[in-house]
Amino acid sequence: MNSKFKRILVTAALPYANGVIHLGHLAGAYLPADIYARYQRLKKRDIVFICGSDEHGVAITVTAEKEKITPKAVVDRYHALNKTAFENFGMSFDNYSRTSLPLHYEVTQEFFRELHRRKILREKEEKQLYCEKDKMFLADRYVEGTCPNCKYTQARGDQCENCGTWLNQVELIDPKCKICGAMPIVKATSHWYFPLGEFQTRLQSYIAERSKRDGWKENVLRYCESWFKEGLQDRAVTRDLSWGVPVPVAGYEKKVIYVWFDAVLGYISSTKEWAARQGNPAAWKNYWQQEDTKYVAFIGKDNVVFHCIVFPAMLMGWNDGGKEQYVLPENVPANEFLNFEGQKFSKSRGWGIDLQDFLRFFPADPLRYTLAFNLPESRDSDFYLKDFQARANNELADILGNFVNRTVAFTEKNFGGKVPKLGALEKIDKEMIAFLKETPAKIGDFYERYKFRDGVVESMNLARAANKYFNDSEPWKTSKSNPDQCATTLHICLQIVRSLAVVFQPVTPAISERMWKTLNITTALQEESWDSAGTLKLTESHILNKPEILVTKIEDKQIEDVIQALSDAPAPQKLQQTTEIKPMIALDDFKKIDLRLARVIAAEKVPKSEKLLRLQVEIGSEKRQIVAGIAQHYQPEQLVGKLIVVVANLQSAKLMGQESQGMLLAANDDNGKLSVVTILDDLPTGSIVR
Ligand code: B3M
Ligand code: ZN
Repeated sequence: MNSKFKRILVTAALPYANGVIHLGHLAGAYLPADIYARYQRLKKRDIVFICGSDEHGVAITVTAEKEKITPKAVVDRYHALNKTAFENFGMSFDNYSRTSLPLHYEVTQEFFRELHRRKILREKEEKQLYCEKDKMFLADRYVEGTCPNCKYTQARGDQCENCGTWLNQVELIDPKCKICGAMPIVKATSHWYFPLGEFQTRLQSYIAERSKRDGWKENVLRYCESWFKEGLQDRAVTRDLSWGVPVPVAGYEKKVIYVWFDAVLGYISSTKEWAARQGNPAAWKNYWQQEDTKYVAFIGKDNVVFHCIVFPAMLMGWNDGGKEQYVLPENVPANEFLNFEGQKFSKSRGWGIDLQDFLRFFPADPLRYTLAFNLPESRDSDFYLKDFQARANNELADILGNFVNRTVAFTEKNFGGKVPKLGALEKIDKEMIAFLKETPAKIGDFYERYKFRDGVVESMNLARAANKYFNDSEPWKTSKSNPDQCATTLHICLQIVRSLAVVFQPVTPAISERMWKTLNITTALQEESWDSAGTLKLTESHILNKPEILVTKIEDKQIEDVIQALSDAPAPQKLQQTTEIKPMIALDDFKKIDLRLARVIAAEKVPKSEKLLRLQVEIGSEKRQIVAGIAQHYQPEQLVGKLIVVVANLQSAKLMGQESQGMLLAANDDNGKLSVVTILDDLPTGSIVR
């Protein structure tokens, strides 16, 4: 690290408390951030690692409306779930806060007030979409329509997910209110705007300077470049919503601060909360307002604009006031996306695996290791369960686990479980020690440059070299032919076990902890220094503990179980999430439909049709024929005798030459599975269904 810096502030994107963390999130931001923080702690640097839940925004209120619960209930649920899942994954945050706390409201409002007082924020009246039925302006995701740029039909009010264009919602073609489906009207509303454009030149030199100093990633620079090329525009920082931080300006009682304005400030409020918890409330300032603090913001690629452009501009705006000076990110090492089994993670399509689910099947460390190996550092990458199994078994278990195990077992058997004496060094020993000495610095250098994948590869290379050293030294032979040499070999191997525990700690903390226990070292692993991993620190005659199993292999059956669970679970959810509810209708409209209970008396296939069944049904005193496209889902005899629901007043129609006098009700999922609606209790046919 550049010697200019005395302390480090690490933040990881605040996940929305509107869903659960999946493996893609971990690979995008959280695992790299955690490896970095753990490494810096071992380097004995003064560091604080900050995160928390992002609890505002339209996505959350939409979920609340869908589930008919309050936004507070939504965020309470996901905050708790994600906090626990992160803990189980081994995230070592110093603080995990939430943006719905009063402290955060204060921080955000103070920031807003200051920028407002100094006339950086401007008020503008703009035309926006307003739903007359729901009596509200349709912020962001409350409106959907066709993208004027790519013609995607489900573009949101703020952005088109398909082509990425930032939209002004009045540009949407055929806009629809997401709550009621009605076409909104255009109406004027006032908002406060942040003049991003005025900061463009300064932002460009800021990024150029930091990039030169700390080596920003190519992908991040490219994103910034394209924003600058388009030219930065004013951004509204208030919204017509009720869930969020209230706008501290008269006349704005019904509006809140835009979620992104408050979310980035969540890093500051979380640090304040941490400081108060430490019993040193002013301590947060050291990390945010001292020039010699290095601030690194870990995020996924979709958050680049907010962390490289919007947030720095907000901080510049504050700093211009001459009050306290905030540090700007020294680096924003954003990752690209991780695919799961060759496809994009998608909440709406139900594709991927959540962290909490994954951890029900497997421990965290093999996942951390495999993800670290597949980090999308410069381009999108993939996670395959088979690769996960192979890395866990062939590398963590067979290389690292095996080396530790054979070393400790051999020492137990031949040296009574004590560290043997280091004697005269042969060439092979000297080479091994030299390699051991240089490796931690090499790994550290990768981590300092945010090349986590390379660092992990290098860590495993040490275990590989150690196994080779064990093999080539043949201690099972020298134990008889040259006991001193055998002792030297094992002495060096045990030193390497200690070093491996240290260098693997950022990646596989639980495995390292077990190694530490086996070594029976009384000081805590975290107290150790990274640099000590390059030295021979174990003392002769130190007594070891009995070896315990370090890494459990993953069986084929376990992988199959997960694949099975994946293909079973998401289907019913999928339908709910992908099929839009149709526009609202009045009760009178519904009452026009006459639904009746009917019993299937006979059923047969319609000749020459793969899909159709012809049913004879009884509706009260009436008999009717109904033709339904369910032949691929039911054998005719399965239906006979069943009580079903039919639309009794539907105009009759002809299907493949067969008259159908009504329609039966059935449920479908997205995968084409179908189930006819049946009634469990024996009610008379002809009964009204409503
Ligand atoms: N909650 C977006 C996300 O979870 C957003 C990040 C906020 S960081 C201040 O991807
Ligand atoms: Zn509406």
